[in-house]
Amino acid sequence: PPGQQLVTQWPVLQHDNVHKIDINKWRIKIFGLVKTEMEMDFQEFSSLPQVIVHSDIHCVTGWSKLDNVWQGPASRTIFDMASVLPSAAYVIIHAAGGFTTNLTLSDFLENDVLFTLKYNGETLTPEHGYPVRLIVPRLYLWKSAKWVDGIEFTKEDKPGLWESSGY
Ligand SMILES: Nc1nc2c(c(=O)[nH]1)N[C@H]1C(S)=C(S)[C@@H](COP(=O)(O)O)O[C@H]1N2
Ligand SMILES: [Mo]
Repeated sequence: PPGQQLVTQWPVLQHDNVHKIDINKWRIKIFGLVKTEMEMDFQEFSSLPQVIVHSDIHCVTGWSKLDNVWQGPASRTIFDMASVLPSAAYVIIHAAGGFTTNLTLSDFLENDVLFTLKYNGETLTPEHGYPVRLIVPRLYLWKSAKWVDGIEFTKEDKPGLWESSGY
């Protein structure tokens, strides 16, 4: 996007603290307008088919970081497994500490969207969302929730934390 500055270090930004997730307690719930509600532990989630995606990321505060490599289950894989109902039009992503962010189902299903487990071949760090982070490269980074623990399919839009703070 115009006006961005390139960075080589990856800045760390979130509304509260860095969440340190206990991998043995972590669960992800897939719920809402789905035929098959699901809850998975990390072992199950990381056994899903994975994709590798190369993309650039952009924060609305002005930095961009190019040529990133992500690896994890694609948004489409989750959508298919849960058998999302035709009435669903939005996806609400839930994360540690009650953070949420909303996106349209069509943005969610773009083929570069994934729930990444890795960054440039390495396990994510806590600062960047370990164990699971959504990456939505086309919508700046504000939809790319760190520490994801829920995926909700809805008919109505529900603005999340930044969206209801005038961001
Ligand atoms: N859980 C959570 N995820 C979040 C946020 C947040 O506040 N909480 N902020 C978003 C915003 S606005 C940005 S720019 C990126 C920053 O990601 P980074 O710290 O990995 O650079 O995280 C996104 N994901
Ligand atoms: Mo941001």
